[in-house]
Formats: sequence, structure tokens, C-alpha cells
Amino acid sequence: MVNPLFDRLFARHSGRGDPFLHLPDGSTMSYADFLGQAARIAHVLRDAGLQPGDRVAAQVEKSPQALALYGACAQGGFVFLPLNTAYTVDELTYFFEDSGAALIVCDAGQAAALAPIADRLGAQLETLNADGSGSLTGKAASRPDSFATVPRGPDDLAAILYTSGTTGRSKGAMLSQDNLLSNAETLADYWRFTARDVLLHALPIFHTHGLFVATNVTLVAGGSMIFLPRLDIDRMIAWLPKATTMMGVPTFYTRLLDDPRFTRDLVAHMRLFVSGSAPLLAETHIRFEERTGHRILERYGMTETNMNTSNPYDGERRAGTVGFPLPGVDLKVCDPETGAEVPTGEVGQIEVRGRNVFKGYWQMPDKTAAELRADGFFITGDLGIRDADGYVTIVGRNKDLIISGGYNIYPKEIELILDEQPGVLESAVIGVPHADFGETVLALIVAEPGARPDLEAVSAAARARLARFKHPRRLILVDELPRNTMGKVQKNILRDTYKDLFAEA
Ligand code: MLC
Ligand code: AMP
Repeated sequence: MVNPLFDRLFARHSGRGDPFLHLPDGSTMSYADFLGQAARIAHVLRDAGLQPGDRVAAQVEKSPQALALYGACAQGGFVFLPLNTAYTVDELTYFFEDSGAALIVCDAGQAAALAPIADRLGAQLETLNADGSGSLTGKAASRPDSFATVPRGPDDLAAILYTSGTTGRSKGAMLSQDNLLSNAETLADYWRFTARDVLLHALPIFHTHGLFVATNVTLVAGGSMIFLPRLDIDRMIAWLPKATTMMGVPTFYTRLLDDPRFTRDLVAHMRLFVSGSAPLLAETHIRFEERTGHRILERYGMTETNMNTSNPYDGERRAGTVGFPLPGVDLKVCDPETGAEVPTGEVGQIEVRGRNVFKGYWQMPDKTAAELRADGFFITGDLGIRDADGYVTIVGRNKDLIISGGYNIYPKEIELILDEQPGVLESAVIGVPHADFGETVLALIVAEPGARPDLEAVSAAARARLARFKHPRRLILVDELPRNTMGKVQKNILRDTYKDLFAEA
């Protein structure tokens, strides 16, 4: 019996004693040790009574053991549900409840807060800490280091990743084995990854970029990763000489460029730098080439679709563009109203179809039907142009979305909280240019007639309920919000008014 994702990404490497992970303290973890750890964890999950298809929700720091939990889920046929470490208890409660998670894995520091919620929802709870300790690995230590892989088919779910929605309610994107595997194989081939590659990995592993793009591509190729807990420029600079490739969101590249130790000599040996998750300014692309002689390869993807387009490996990597549709991906630029394709060179909404495109939103058939057409095209909400040479450029968004340092923030979720606060009549949350994060969150507040809302208290209410990266950097009291004749708030006017607030470093 087969389990395509586990067989192709993990099982192929069994018995390999060479490094899979290079760790910050200079030690390494071999493929064999990693697979042994994954197998031991798979035993713990099965012994806990989990059945194939059950959801395993994990809010854990980045560690080899956290990655092994992903491998364990693949091997045991469980659905992996990784969660941003910044999420608050409020946010987590929704994800656990909505997904019907059978098991919650969290840091020991969060266990007291999450245990009553797990109890209420009938979920089990295990801990896994940043140093790899915790009840999960404690139990795993005495289990066998091999596990009989559970058979799975290409359409079986491998993961659910939550992405926020324009209505303020997060949606669980259902990703099948084939969605993940086909995209990883395409990317490894397109970007020429081999077993000799050493990827500098400083991204979080709870989102598509760090988990499915970076990790799965490395696993397909059988290479290794320098596995750093987070973006730390000193460590990046210390480890770059040992790497062959790096992936990051644009903030990674602007921060490296801001450091004088990041020189042409330091990276002369590097094979490839990849950027994505947010727009890379053409200016950053050009500065990077001037400094290093390398052209960053920019690609474009989404949680729902994995990667859709990429600049070419050999051909011209064009600054400001996201390149061509990947092999196996159909891409159309369409009129948002009619869905008809627009002529070359004109702006439209991007739609994509292919094995990479997800199976729909978890238990939200209406939202799935609204975004995934019957013919398989997914409506991305991104506005783009395809030029005469076939290069795609993202020019904007047909969705109310802010991307800060590669994290997506849906204004509606914040506005709903602000609007509930005493003295607040209404609010508008917008993204404005930010020198470090690309965009950051600004909230405009309109007071109820005669009221003077305490902006510090309003801000505190948002802080208590939302992950740090979603907090408005500033709240500004305004007399009214600009509206069009239909009564819709004209956020473009607000974005223009406040565009210089955080633009300078
Ligand atoms: C951290 N903070 C952020 C933030 N990250 N605020 C806004 N936006 C962010 N992205 C908060 C911190 O909590 C801190 O709060 C303050 O901002 C400054 O922190 P920092 O030390 O500068 O943050 P740092 O730890 O360096 O993190 C910044 C970052 C990180 C850019 C390195 O956010 C990151 O790794 N982003 C990658 C996100 C990613 O992987 N996206 C892929 C999604 S998948 P305080 O209170 O201390 O001031 C996807 C599909 C695709 O989009 O195409 O790939
Ligand atoms: P997420 O929901 O986190 O998967 O984010 C997906 C969104 O990130 C896309 O819909 C785009 O708006 C944006 N995105 C990803 N890559 C790029 C890129 N290279 N350039 C511009 N926007 C991007």
C-alpha cells in the first residue's frame, strides 16, 4: 500500500546517515534520526487513539521535533494543522473548534491556558517546547523508531492551513497529498534543487513558505537545511558561507542589505536566492544585484494554491514581476465582474488551476463555491497583468488584505473588534507602506457623536485578542471616513492620505 506524500518526501531517505538538518549549535540531525523521531511520534499519536484523517493542531516553536511532527502526521495519515506562534488564546480557540482537532500540541507555557479549551472540545493535549522537550517527545522516547506507514491516496488531506477571510472569519484551506507533492516536485525541478543543496531556512514552519515550499522542496531533492529558529541577521551572516540557497520574504532581503557585512564575497558561492509571500520592490531586486551580483528569483503563491508562478531559473529574472505560470499551472487574467479573460497587457484578476490548487475550505461549502469555479479555476483576489513576453506582474489586490512582513492581515477582523469599543462609531483599517515590513496596519477611528473614545483602551482591547503582527501600529481619530456614492469606504483615498507615515526607516 502507498502513501505518496510520505513515500516520496520522507521514506526515500530512510537509512541515510548524512545530515538533513544543520542546527544553530553546530550539531546536525541525520535523515535517519529525523525519520526515527517522526516514527516515534506517529506511535504516540496512534496510541492516543487518533484515526487517519483526524486533525493534529500544533502551535509550537520551530524545532527539529516540530518538523518531525509534520512527518509523523504524513506517515500516520493524520491531517497536520500548524498554527502561527503569535496567535492569542481567542484566535486559537476558533481554530481548534472549527477544525474539530483531535489533538492539540502546544508549548508547555501555553498548556494551562489551553487545557480547559481542549477539555471542553474533547481534544487531547500534549506539549512540545522550543528545545524539543515536552510530553509529546517524552512519550515518543520509549516508542519504536519505525512505524508501518498508513496507506493514503493522492486526494486524501495532508494539511489544513487557516487563512483569514474578508468577512473576518478564518477559513481552513484543505490541502491534499497531491496538492503538496505535485508542487514540491515542480519547484525542485524548476529551481534545480539537488541532494547537494544546503538551504538556509530561517522562515517560520507554520505557513506555506517555510513548510511546503522550503521544506518539501529540500525533501524532494534530498538536500539539507540550515535550520534557524527565526530571522536573525547575525546568524544568517555566520551561516551563509555554508549554504547554497536561501528563501525568504522581502523583509529578509531588505534587512540583509541594511547590514554592511552582507557583501558580494560572503555570497559569491551561492546558487539561488528566492523571494515570495509579498511583493519584492524592484528597487530591492536591483540593490541586491548591485551588491551581490545575484538576481533574486521572485515567485508568487498562496496558501490555497501553493506556488503558481516563478521567474525562470536560466532566463531573465525580471524585477517587479513574478515570472511565468509554473509547469502544470493554468493562469488566466480575468475581468473581475464577468470572469472573461482580458487582453494581454491589461489589468485583471488572476485565476489559477492545476494539481497545486486546494480542495476547498474546511466545512465552508459556500465560501468554496464562491472562490473555486466548477471548472477548477481558483479566484485569487490578486490583480495582475501578463505582458507580451508572458511575464506576470501583481499590481494590486481585489481583496481587502494587508501583508506585513509576509503575514496576511484581514482588516475586517480588526475593524470588528475596534467597532465594538466604547465611544467608537466605526473604523477603517488600512495597510500603509512600511520600510521594514513592506506594509503595516493603521486604524482610522470615528467617534460616536459627542464621545471621546480612549484610544489607548481601544488599542489595548485589540491587543488582548489579536496576534501581535495584526495590532494597529497607530490609531488616528478622524471626523468621518470618505465614502463613494454607494456608501462604501474609499480605502484608496485613506491609503493615499497616510502613505508617508511609516515609509521611512
Ligand atoms: C513580527 N512582528 C511583526 C511581524 N513579525 N509585526 C508585523 N508584521 C510581522 N511580520 C512584531 C514582533 O512581534 C515585534 O513586536 C515587532 O513586530 C518587531 O519584531 P521583529 O523582531 O522585527 O520581528 P522578527 O521576529 O524579526 O520578525 C519579522 C519577520 C517575520 C519578517 C522576520 O515576521 C517573518 O519571519 N515573517 C515571515 C512570514 C512568512 O513566512 N510568511 C509566509 C506566509 S505563506 P514588539 O511588540 O516586540 O514590537 C504565503 C504564501 C506564499 O504567504 O506565497 O509564500
Ligand atoms: P497567503 O494567504 O498568506 O498565502 O498569502 C497569499 C497572498 O500573498 C497572495 O494572494 C498575494 O497577494 C501575496 N503574494 C504572495 N507572493 C507574492 C509576490 N511574489 N508578490 C506579490 N504578492 C505576493
